[in-house]
Order: sequence, then structure tokens, then C-alpha cells
Amino acid sequence: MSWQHKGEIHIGILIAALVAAIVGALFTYTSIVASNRDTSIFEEIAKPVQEIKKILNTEPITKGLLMFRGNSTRSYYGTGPLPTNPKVLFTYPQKAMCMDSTVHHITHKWCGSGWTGQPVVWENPQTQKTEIIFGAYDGAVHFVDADTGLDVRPKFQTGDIIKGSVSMDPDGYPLIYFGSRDNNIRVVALDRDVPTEIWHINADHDKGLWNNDWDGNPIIERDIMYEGGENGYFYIVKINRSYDADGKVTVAPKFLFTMPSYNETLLKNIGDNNVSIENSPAKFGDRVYFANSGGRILGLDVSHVLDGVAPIVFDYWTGDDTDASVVVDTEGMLYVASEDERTNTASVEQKKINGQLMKLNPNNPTNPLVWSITVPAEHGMGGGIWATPAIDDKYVYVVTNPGDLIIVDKNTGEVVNKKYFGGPLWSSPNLIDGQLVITTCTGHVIAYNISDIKNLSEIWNIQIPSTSCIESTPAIYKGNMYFGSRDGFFYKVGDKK
Ligand SMILES: [Ca+2]
Ligand SMILES: [Ca+2]
Ligand SMILES: [Ca+2]
Repeated sequence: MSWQHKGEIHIGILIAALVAAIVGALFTYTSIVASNRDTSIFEEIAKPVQEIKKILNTEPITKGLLMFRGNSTRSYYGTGPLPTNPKVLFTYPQKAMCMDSTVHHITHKWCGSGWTGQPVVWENPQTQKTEIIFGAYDGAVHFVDADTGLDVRPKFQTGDIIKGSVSMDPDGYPLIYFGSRDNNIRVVALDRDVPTEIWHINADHDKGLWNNDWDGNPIIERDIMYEGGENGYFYIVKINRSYDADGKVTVAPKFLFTMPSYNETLLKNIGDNNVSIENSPAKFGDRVYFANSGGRILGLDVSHVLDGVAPIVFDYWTGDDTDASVVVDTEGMLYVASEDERTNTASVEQKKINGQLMKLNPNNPTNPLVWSITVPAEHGMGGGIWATPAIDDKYVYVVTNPGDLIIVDKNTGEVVNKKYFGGPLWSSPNLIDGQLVITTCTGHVIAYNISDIKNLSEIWNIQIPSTSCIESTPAIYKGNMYFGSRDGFFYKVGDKK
């Protein structure tokens, strides 16, 4: 071996040692941070070193509950204190919000708001007003003054009903992002005379399978949008937000990454082509997770997505339609709720393994199932779960289509409480200040003290006058609750001042 080769080896070893040291340091750093309970801090710091300082100086500018389940891990429930003697403080609007919608040649009249339907609540720094923003079954996005229940600005009409939740730009840009059944997901600017579309993706952008709606709530993080469509495709888009010479907000979006969420294995397993993405993606650190109606859960590593790559790092099959959002805890564990619809052999066999509620450890990709619980048909209702679970330090709180609240120990998978309300329960539970808020399909909003998890004590229980289904997840902000019902109207519930 010549001297030159030896030199190369020495330099190679040196470089390898350096890389190992850097990786080791980073690993230790991220491990420390990963054990930190504040997920947002974890997300901020699990980044290349050169970005850390820059990022730590950046505070979220927009105040409020800005997206479905409040954050990218889908685990933030707003703020209290909850009311002690809640009343309906306003009903919006004057006339029921309704629209006819046709799918596969069948037309239904839809009213109010539904699944997932959780509103945005944000504090507008310019007007000093708290504003509620939600899409409804009249196909419009509405902008409502949280104090008065009156329109803050004209509604934005789309061509079909809106089921999903709106995302408000978290970085102070006057932009909202939302999907509609009219096949478009839109970016709408709020700094014009009327709310104005400045960009959209049509579901025909890619020839996928199944359908063309957009129910999922997009994640907007560091100028990047993450969103799945009912065409079965997942999209990662650099938004490129800016302002023009007149000071109006602009976007110049660029597709970074697009992929179908299905593959031949999945289609063979399910034996049909319902592989739409209807759930809202979740993001933890450099990983984004989403599921489709075929039950495939994917995790992508998006650390190099600006270079157009996002490799699959997690791939799990639940056996059935998974529309509830994946919820991620502070350790990166996944809580997944699925439906129970398919009767083909492969799906039935898989559901025997993982049931309809499961904890998955994505760091163990070959054997991720930690525990599972079955949610079979009961009380004359089909089995499974549509609502997104809520989590706290110790427990998972999930409500089911058959109509039960089930509370599960996060570590052991033991069911510590089960309570029947009557199904379907599609509205996600909320946790605020040690209280659990459940909304039902008979128009009830109920708060429980959960300090003794085996003996929940009811604090209050109110019912909207129409007794109509509350299918949308309420937004809770400064103790007030904002939600739509299937009766056509939108409600604010709280203590009278
Ligand atoms: Ca459609
Ligand atoms: Ca579905
Ligand atoms: Ca389904």
C-alpha cells in the first residue's frame, strides 16, 4: 500500500470520526430534546445545527387555535378556563347554512357543519378582534366575530360542501388554507376587500384513485404545506409567501414532492380502490404521518424535502379505512384510530391483530404494534372510530361510532374507563385544564372532571335547543366553545359575562 493510500485512509478515518462525533452530538441533543415534553420545542430543535439559532429566535406570530387539533401532532385543545354555567351565547347565522351535494349520482342536502369541521379561532392584531373561521355545508368559509356572532368579512363561496377544517397561516401572513368537495384546495388572502383566492390545487393535478374531495386539514410549517387528497395522493408544497409592491400578500407555490399513498400490495390486500386520503396529516420533527382509506399509514422523512425527496420511513397497514388523524405524543409514538367496514379476508385477518385503536412505535418499523383495542359493532351501530383521539400524560381518550367514550392507559393499553353516550360519536374529545369535554350526536356538550380516571364526575351538561348532532369538533378558546351542528347553525357556548 502506497503512502498516498495510507493518507487517504487516515483522512477517511478522520472524516468518519468527525461525522460520528457530529452525529453523536446531534443524537444526544435531539434525545434530550425528545424527552422534553414540549413537542413544539422538539420540532424546532430537531434540525440542522446551522438552523437552530435562527429558528429559536422565531416566535409563532399568529395567536389562536390555528388548525385541526391545534398543532402538527394533532394534540392541542385550546385554552380555558372552561365555563362553570355554560349557555348558548350566540347562534350563527340568521338562516340555516345548507347546500345540495352530489357524489356518485346521489344528491343529499347537507346543513350546518360536520366531520371534521373544527373552526379556527385567531386574534387579529389589526382589529384587536377574535375571529372565528370555519368551512360549512353551505360550501362557504365564514368569518365571524367571536364576541358578537356577526360577519367580520364576506363569506368565501366554493362550488360544493366543505367538511374539513381551515388552517390559518401560523407566521402572521393573512392567509388561510382549506379544501372543498368542489375538488380544490385553496389559499385565500384576507388582506383584500373580500377574501380572495390566490392559488389552488385541483384534485385532477394527479390521476389518482377514488375521488376528488379535500377533507384533510393542511399543515403549514416553515412555508411548506403538507396535505393529502381524496385522489389518494400526498402533496408537499413550498408556498413561497411574500408581499407585493402594494403590500398585498402573495404566494408562488412550488411542488416539492408528490406521491400516491397506495401501492399494488395495498390494492391487492383490500380488493377495492378506496384509497382516498381523508385524514389530516401529522408531523413530528422531520417526519410526516398520514393514512388513507385503504388503511395504509405512511411516515415520510421530510428532512430533505426542499431537495424534492421524502423517503418512506414507516409503512403500516391497519386493515381498514383510517380517516381519524394520527396523533403523535411527545415521545413520537403514534395513536391510530380506524374504522371497521371491510369484510375481505386479508382485512379481517389484519384487524384481528390491531383492532380499531392502536399504539404504534415508528422507531420499531418491523414490529411497531405496542397495543391494540377492538371496537366492534355494538348498540345497533357499526364498529370503529372516526373521531381523532385526545391524549394527555397518561391516557388516550377516544369516542367511537357505536357511541362509547373509551379511556386507555397509554403505556399498557389497559381500558381504564368506558362510558356509553349513544352513537355515532364523530366529534373529537377535548382536554382543557384537567377537564374532558365530550360533544354528542344529540346536541349535548358535557364536561367531566378527570382527576379520578375510573370515576369521571360530570361538571355540567348542556344541550343545544335543536338537539341536533354535533359532528364537528369544537374549538375551545379562553374557555368559550365554538362549533357547528348538523341543524344548519353555528354556536358559541360559554359563561354569560
Ligand atoms: Ca368532489
Ligand atoms: Ca375514508
Ligand atoms: Ca369509511
